Amino acid sequence: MKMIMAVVQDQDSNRLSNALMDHNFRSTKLASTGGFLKSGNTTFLIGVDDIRVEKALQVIRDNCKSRDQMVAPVSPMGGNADSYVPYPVEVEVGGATVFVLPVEQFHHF
Ligand code: 2BA
Repeated sequence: MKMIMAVVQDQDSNRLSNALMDHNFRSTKLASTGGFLKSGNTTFLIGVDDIRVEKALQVIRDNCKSRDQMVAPVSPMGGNADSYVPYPVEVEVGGATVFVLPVEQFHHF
């Protein structure tokens, strides 16, 4: 068994949740915050049998898309002004950041 942890954009989370359900995957959604943009995203925990990992990845791929997002400048507030960028910059936020972890034990009481 594997645990898939997928960080996705909030805009895709309902669609992904429904698609996972349609394909008989069980999942848990956690509200999370990206360390860089400091804005909300959604982390899915999906426990799957090894033979279904590829299918789950395909469902994630099909339902999450990358988008460009503007990052507002933040004052260095006494920090290193050398790295301060005084204008908004655009970053491409990926459709999904996915980790596949081995599961040592699974219990469902
Ligand atoms: P954030 O940390 O808010 O990052 C949003 C986007 O900002 C990233 O998209 C990337 O394009 C950019 N970015 C992040 N750190 C950067 C940096 N130091 N310099 C320049 N640009 C940077 P993604 O890479 O697609 O990541 C989307 C979200 O996935 C992240 O939100 C974070 O919540 C999560 N994530 C990404 N990599 C991770 C990792 N190695 N471990 C845990 N979570 C991760």
